[in-house]
Amino acid sequence: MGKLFLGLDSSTQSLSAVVIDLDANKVIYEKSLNFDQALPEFKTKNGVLPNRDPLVKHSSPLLWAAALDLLFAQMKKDKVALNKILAISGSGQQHGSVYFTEKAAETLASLDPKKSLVENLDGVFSRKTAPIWMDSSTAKECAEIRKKLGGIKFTASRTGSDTFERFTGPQIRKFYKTEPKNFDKTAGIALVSSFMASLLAGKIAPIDFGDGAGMNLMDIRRKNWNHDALKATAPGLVKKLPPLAESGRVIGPVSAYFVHKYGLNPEALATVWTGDNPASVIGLGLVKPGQVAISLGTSDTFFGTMEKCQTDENGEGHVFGSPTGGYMTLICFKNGSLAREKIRELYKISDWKKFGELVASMPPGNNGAILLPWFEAEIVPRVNKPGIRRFDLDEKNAAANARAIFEAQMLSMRLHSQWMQVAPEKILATGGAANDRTLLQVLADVMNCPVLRIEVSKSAALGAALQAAHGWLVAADKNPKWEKLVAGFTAPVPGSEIRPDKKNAKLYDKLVEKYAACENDALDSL
Ligand code: XUL
Repeated sequence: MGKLFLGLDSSTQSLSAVVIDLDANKVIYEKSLNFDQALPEFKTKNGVLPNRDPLVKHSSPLLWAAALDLLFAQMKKDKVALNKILAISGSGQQHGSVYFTEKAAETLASLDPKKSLVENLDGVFSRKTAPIWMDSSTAKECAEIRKKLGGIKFTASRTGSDTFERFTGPQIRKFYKTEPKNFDKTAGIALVSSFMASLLAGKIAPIDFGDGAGMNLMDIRRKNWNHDALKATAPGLVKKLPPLAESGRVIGPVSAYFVHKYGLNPEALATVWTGDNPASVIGLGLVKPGQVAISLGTSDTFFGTMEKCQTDENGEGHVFGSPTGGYMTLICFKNGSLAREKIRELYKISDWKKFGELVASMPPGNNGAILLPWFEAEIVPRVNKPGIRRFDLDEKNAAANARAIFEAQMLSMRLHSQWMQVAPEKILATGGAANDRTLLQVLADVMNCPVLRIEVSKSAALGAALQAAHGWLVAADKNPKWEKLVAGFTAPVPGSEIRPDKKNAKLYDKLVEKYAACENDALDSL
């Protein structure tokens, strides 16, 4: 058995574990625990507590703690060699926040293994529930903070993103405004990631530069707390926030609680956690600047890595710190596979194979036809009034409309990732639509870049395990190289590379201009 590392991912609906054997380049254990099923007493639905207000989405920190106990008990039962694990890291759903009373530090330092974590944590929260990333009840607070910081462009250039309802700063401001007494009782604020790390380390853990960038509170360039942003959010915040640190950094040995209860090695190291998206960047193997992954799922997500910090002055994309030290960007297009499905429904296209065949039956560039794919309100660009729009496109032509929706989505990705000023050298594609070579060829031609398919399950937990390995190697003065670390775990599917066709790429250079003009036209009329 080689060197073992544990990665945990505390996501919206589940807590997952991945154990890697670093010397064998192998994942040796994977497990997921679904919150609703495993812990029904918390009464969550898809990991969220019921609330009368549809904009309010909270979960329970105690649920996450209970899940940690359950998952360790399960690993022990499954005979995972817990005593051989050298370091643990993790990732959490981004933006969610946990509010501690003064008692927290002392309680964390003396967790009693005869009790459960839930019993131990009695009295440590100044707010019973935790707002999570699905919450969109803070539009007012977003506007207030944005205004104090000087508008969209300045907010984005200072904190990495414009203010967003789900971001932690606006959520903290709402708590301060609506529950001032409980805000006063709050001695510390954690993110989901730093809360979970705190349990494992038995002390208040730092917030990392990846997840910290999802708060509208961190100076994205200096990677410290931005005092203007803190002031615009709530009074006295600087005393309530933990220090910032790079993810994977060793906090100390794991809490004796886990040693006595589950048989972890007393020398196993607890490290700083990060957000699930930064961890996924590692789990997908994006460790060099200029590497890009595109996930063609329910929504289409563009992940990129950058060495220098570039922010989006339109405030559509996010910049987070990357666990490898530079920066990463996340751009989320809501009208992804659901919009492709809508076209299938509209034109009665029986399955995805047929959809791909119809796309292939039309020439690249679709004879200049453009479709704006906003079946649903869109995040990028911001479109609150949904509705698709056609330009030089015959509504009756099923093949032209199938090609148009996918070309539109890829053109939009190209257009709205230009602010990064990074020309990708290769793109890794995941998700359902990545199984179709015709669609991947469109992607390669529009981006003028080779595309490779990658298949990884639990990319965040895998990224967290690799981050634990990296942190342990750094602490042991072994000077680890990220590229070498991820290589054995994140290889693209052999033979999946698709190279761009130079002639088509030129054609799309022109078409993206037309797409941008159509988009401006439509946005002006909204
Ligand atoms: C990112 C975001 C989500 C959550 C999901 O900004 O809100 O991707 O991180 O867990």
